[in-house]
Amino acid sequence: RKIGVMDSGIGGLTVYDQLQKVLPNEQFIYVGDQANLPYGEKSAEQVYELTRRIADYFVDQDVKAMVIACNTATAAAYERLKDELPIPVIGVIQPGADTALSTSKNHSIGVIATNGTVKSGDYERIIKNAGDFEVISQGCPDFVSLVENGEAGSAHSFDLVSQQLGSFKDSDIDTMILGCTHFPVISAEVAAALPGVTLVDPGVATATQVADLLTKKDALTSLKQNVADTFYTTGNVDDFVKVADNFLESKITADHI
Ligand code: DGN
Repeated sequence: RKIGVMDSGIGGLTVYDQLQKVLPNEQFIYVGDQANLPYGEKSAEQVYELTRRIADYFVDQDVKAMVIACNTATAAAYERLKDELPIPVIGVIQPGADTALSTSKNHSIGVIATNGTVKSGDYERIIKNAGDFEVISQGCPDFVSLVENGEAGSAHSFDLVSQQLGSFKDSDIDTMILGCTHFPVISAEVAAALPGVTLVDPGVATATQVADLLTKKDALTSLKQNVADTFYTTGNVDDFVKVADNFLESKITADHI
């Protein structure tokens, strides 16, 4: 049985990338809902409905677990889906917050995410529940377009990121959560804008959590699968593959769904 991974677009491929490193024998089905991108500007209920649609598809495909590789969808749908689905559901926010909590030395943590994720207050709530932490959150919807348009790494991308992270430069955060799965693709830009700040990619701890869960359930695949992973987009296939090529190590092919 495969593992289902979803995002509003190509950002979740950063989580897929971590997952296949930790779980090399597993087979993945990836769905990028590019026809409905960006999730970050939709209401929580709309994002829940869109995520639920993909969850139903995964259940039809008999996947053994669903990874919500999108912070906005995790904030809007994780709590409900984990009770509603007959399979384990893993989101990215709790693993990301946990990593930041163990990374920050001065208890001052930044979060950049979509407006939807920031509005949910999920990162802030989890971090502040853990103790005396300062959290500075900022919605950065423009960064999602940079990545989806294949502009990551360009001079324009470095300029825009540096400009929009201006307020963090005067703060004393020592840790920054890349609270949108598109943002690890522009981590060089964020690192250049905020020298000395440790960047947290929630995808790393999410992948470990999925591996732990499958191990506990005795559901790991023990033999290497020689079947390629499957990638679907609800948007334009050529654009999806072209942008994915910019940051995934191996070439992928995709289909429309
Ligand atoms: N990649 C999504 C996230 O992690 O929140 C959001 C992208 C979007 O739809 N705006």
